[in-house]
Amino acid sequence: MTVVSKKSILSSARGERPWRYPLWFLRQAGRYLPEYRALRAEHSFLELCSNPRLAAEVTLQPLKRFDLDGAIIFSDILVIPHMLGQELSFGPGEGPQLSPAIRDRSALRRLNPPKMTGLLASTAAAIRLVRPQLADHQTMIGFAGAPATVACYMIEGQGSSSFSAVKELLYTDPGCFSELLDLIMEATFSYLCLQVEAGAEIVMLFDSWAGQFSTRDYKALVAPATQTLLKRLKEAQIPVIFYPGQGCHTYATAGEFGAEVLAIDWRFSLSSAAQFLQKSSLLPTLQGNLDPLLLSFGDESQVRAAVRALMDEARTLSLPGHIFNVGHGLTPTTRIEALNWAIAEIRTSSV
Ligand code: 1CP
Repeated sequence: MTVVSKKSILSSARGERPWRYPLWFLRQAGRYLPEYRALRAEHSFLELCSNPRLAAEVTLQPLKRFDLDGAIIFSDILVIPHMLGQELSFGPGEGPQLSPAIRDRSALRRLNPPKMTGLLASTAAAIRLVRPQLADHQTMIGFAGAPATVACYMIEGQGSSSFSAVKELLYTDPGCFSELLDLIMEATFSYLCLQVEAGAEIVMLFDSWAGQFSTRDYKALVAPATQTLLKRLKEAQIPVIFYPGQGCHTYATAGEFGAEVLAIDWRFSLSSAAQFLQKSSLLPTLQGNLDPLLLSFGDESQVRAAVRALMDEARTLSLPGHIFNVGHGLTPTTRIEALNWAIAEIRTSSV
């Protein structure tokens, strides 16, 4: 019990007062770190994910440099499609590629049944290596993609700006689209349970592309699988940080999903997100939401002022808790000194 209460991220997720301001960064391990780039020069991204010793090393890199309260396991949301049988590759300078793309029922039928092997087992093994190396105050964070976001990549075969293949399947065969989401949901639930068995103490669910759907389609065809997943995680007593993407309608319903923490994109202020949420439910703990590019291009006074303004804003909202973070992943142009300014500003502030 004493050990748990030292973990500011977990205290804040439970709506308890943490002993200090909880702080971590989305994509805190990644290309902005020279030590990550050095490992990446020797190994492909998939090698890093599939080798538990390397994945653990990358996970711990930012914790060696910065005073952070959480470690997110190094992996990717696309390990689920890989396990289901799609070939996954990350070409140089390109986004992820998955093949064959799942465009119809026959492709859906050819997918594997969910099995907790391969990259999923490697991620769990990496969590087992990281957890004992964390300090008492640091929380082990697992993660996965929400069903619709993972389905977007599976259907398109890559990232997209219009998601027209996704919309084509959604409108021509909504039953097939829903079956795919249910399959991903089942696999993701087992995978997150596996991460928790291995030592994850909270999990983050990324629904990065949820805002691409119309309000009506979102409610009828997208939200149910996410809602079922979150309900099952609650029954399994697994605390969740849910990132509902960037759409207003995803915020309007996200409060009802019962996640302990909602991660707010930087495009919304915490106050406007809170307004949406209060329409449907009590406010949960919020995470976020500094613009990550401020840490690439802002000077020290701009960074410190924005960090302070965010903490002040959170205070005025009487939230059950606020976990400091960026509103989306750190980019390769993030400057280490800017992270140090942000962290120094947060550490001079009481909760
Ligand atoms: O080194 C490299 O070239 C690989 C770049 C990279 C990294 C560092 C990818 C490819 N994935 C990751 C790790 C990753 N991905 C983490 C690690 C843990 C940490 O935060 O430190 C996490 C949480 C993710 C999650 C992820 N992957 C999301 C959800 C969050 C978000 O950004 O909205 C998504 C959409 C992905 C897909 C993906 N994987 C990689 C890239 C470049 C992308 C995005 C592609 C696109 O824009 O469509």
